[in-house]
Amino acid sequence: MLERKLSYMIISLILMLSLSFTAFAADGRTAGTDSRAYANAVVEKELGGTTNFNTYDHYIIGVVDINKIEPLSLGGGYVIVDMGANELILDEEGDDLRVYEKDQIFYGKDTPEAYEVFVSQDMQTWESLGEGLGTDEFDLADSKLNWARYVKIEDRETTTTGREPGSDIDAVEALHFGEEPKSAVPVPSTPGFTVVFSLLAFVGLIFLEKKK
Ligand SMILES: [Ca+2]
Ligand SMILES: [Ca+2]
Ligand SMILES: [Ca+2]
Repeated sequence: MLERKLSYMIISLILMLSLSFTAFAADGRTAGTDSRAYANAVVEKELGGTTNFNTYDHYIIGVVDINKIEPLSLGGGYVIVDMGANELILDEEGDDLRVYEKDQIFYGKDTPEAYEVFVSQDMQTWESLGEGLGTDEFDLADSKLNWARYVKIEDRETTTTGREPGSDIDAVEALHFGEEPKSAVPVPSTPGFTVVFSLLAFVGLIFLEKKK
């Protein structure tokens, strides 16, 4: 009896501890675990700071690892990432994009720093989604785009000194992602259909002719 009571106590203690850990690590928000939703590659970057320790592309690529925080420090510069050809950011209900910047609220360390986020479908035309401070969310509805593939993050800090100068971007996650949405205006598929139908009719005719 006592043994059973003891094991119940231990189990509830473990549960309580694990729950409080999750809440602390993510401040109510939780980082997604699907790697497809995150940035795939760095397309272009210009980082500031001669003593900048955080200059590796893979620091901003892939999922958030709260136990091993390795952000890309912009040092007053910028970075452009590719989310992936079929892993586009889609405009759905609410915020569609989250930029993870090493800050007190989400990571429990470091002061939040400011940056501006731009999105593009083709790397030619860019639309601003506004400024972020620390780990922040953005809505594609604030732009003219209903999907985007590239994300440009421009530092709004001007610090170039120290090991982690300027904004420290750990990851870029699409909260809604997928393939390019089908056009809202239905495109008639008659040309393709006509070609296939004519071909079938032609083959049928030859077949009939042969049979005669
Ligand atoms: Ca991706
Ligand atoms: Ca949205
Ligand atoms: Ca910093």
